[in-house]
Order: sequence, then C-alpha cells, then structure tokens
Amino acid sequence: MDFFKHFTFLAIFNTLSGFSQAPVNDYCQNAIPICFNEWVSGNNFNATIDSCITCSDWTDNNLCFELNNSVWFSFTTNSQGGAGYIFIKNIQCENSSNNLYSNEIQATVLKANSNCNSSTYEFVSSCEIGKASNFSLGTSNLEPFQKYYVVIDGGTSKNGQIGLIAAECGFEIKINGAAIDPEFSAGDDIYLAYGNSVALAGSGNGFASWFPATNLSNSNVLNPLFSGLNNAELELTIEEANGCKYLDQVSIFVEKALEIPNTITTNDDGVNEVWIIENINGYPTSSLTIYDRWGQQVYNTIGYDNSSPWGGKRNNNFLPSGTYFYIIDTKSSVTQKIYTGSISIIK
Ligand SMILES: [Ca+2]
Ligand SMILES: [Ca+2]
Repeated sequence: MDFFKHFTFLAIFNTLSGFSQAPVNDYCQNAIPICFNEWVSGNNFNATIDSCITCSDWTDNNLCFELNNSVWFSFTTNSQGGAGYIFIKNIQCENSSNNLYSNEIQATVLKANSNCNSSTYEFVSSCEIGKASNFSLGTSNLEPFQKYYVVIDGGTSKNGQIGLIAAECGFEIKINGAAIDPEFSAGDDIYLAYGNSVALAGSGNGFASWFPATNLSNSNVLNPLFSGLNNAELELTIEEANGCKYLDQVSIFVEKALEIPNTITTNDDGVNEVWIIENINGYPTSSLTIYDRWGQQVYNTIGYDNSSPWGGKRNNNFLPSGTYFYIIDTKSSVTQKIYTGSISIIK
C-alpha cells in the first residue's frame, strides 16, 4: 500500500512538472492578446526559438537581446494611440536555486507586419534585460488602431554571472495607458416619454451585444431602437477583434403619468401606511414637497423612491391627522409636469 501511494505521488508529480509542450504563444503568430488592465498569466517553460531570418523569433534582426525561449503577447491600440505601459509581476523561475540556471527574463515591445516576419520588426520600447522581479515597459508613440507585440524571453545571467542556462519562468502581464484605454460606451442615461422609441447611443470598436435584448430592434448593433414601456437597465458588451471584451451600462427611464393616492392611513394595520406613487420611478430627479394647511413644509425630497416612501412623518415624528398639500415637479426634460393636490393622513 505504501508503495502504491508513493507511485501515485510520482505519477502526479510528473504530470505537474512535465511541461513537455511549448507554450501556445511560442511564436508571434500565436501571440496571446492582452486586454486593458487585465492581468494574464504566462510562462516560457519549454518555449523555443525558430532559426530563419524571416520567421517569427528573429535571429539576425536582433537589436535587443539574444533570444533563447521566447513567448509572445499582443495588444491593439485605440483610435488615439499614444502611450502604453506593460507591467510584469510575480516572476517565478524554475531551478531558481540552481546556480547553473538564470533567473532573469528580458522583454521588449515591437511592431510586426501581419505575417510576423521578423525582418519587418520595429522595436518601439526599450529592451529590458536582467529582470528577476517586477518591472514595466513604457512606450510613448504608439500608432492608432495598430497591433503590437510584447516578446518575453529567458535571460542567461544571474547576479552578474553570464553564460547560464536560459531562465524558464512563470509571470503575470498586463497593459494599460492612453493608447490602449478602450473606447466604448453604452451612452448617457435616457429619458423617454411613455410609448415612444429611442435609438441607443452605444459606441465601441468591435462586435456589439446588448442585454437584455427585449424591446430592441437589434441587439447586435451599436444604435438599436428601444421601444420598451418600462424602465430598463441595459448592458452593452463590446468584443474587440482581439477577443478583449468591455462592458458598460445605461439606464432608461420611461416616463408615465403619475398615479397619486390622496390618502394614507398611519394606523399600523399594514394597509396604506405609506404613500406609494405609481410611476414616480420614471423620474429619478423629481422634486416632491408636502405642506400643512398653514403652508409650512413638512416633507421634501428629490428623486422620490417608493422603496423608502413617505409615511406621514415630519422628521421622525408622526404628523397629526388632517389634510396636507403636495407639489410634485417631475423635473423631466422630456415630459416635464407639475402635479399638485391634497394628501390626507387618517389614523
Ligand atoms: Ca518562441
Ligand atoms: Ca393603514
């Protein structure tokens, strides 16, 4: 039994440590896209280089550092271009306690043509070498709507000693900066007269999808017509060509006529204890004021909300039975209306 346990352990250990396959992003053509401000795990365990002048891992066109076991990431700039920053953290190298192995990685950012032909590579950042702990790469003049690559490779030095076995390391990578900051929006909040339709004001550089799709003319265009009869919260997802997804929300307020009860009964019987104004939730900036018969204000609020309604109190004290008077201004830019009337408190 002991032998069997031991055997099982070995089998598991071999499975975990046996990275016999090269990483999927061993070559420029298979670079893994990185999205704005999202950490991605990577490693160059068993990564390789190819050895022709025009192929992915360049050999002659090496103005940065000698490649040993490179892996590739890609990102795409927005319509503005400009500055981009790449961050690399949590560098964990295999054999880091063995003096025959390097524990340092090296990295740079470059532009390539679509075939990842190394003779076309243009370096757009510094070449960072000898990195055993967190570091960043900066680049300032990225072109708009352009794909760039980050190449990460194991170094061959350690504590100043050179000629060691190239480092194989795990790490995490992310990117941000104005050139990558995604341009997308679900638009400003919308106020809509009951029964009307409105075109949503989505924007973005990619495939659009709105959720929920109910009441939309087409959930996969940026500006579908919304024709719902109730308030709605819609979420816009933009999936860019590189697979990065970005989300934004918009609120739609459908403005209906208010239905205002004229009585509340604050007798604690659980019925009509509070003032529920139907459809007030279509007017999130409404103003509501209540006065007593002498014209003294007893209640005032902006954006009356039926989930915390008026219960016949002034401050925290119940008001006497009687007739009070309200003014509700919907403050709407679409269907602005002032409602006035009386509200009776009966105990
Ligand atoms: Ca490679
Ligand atoms: Ca009651």
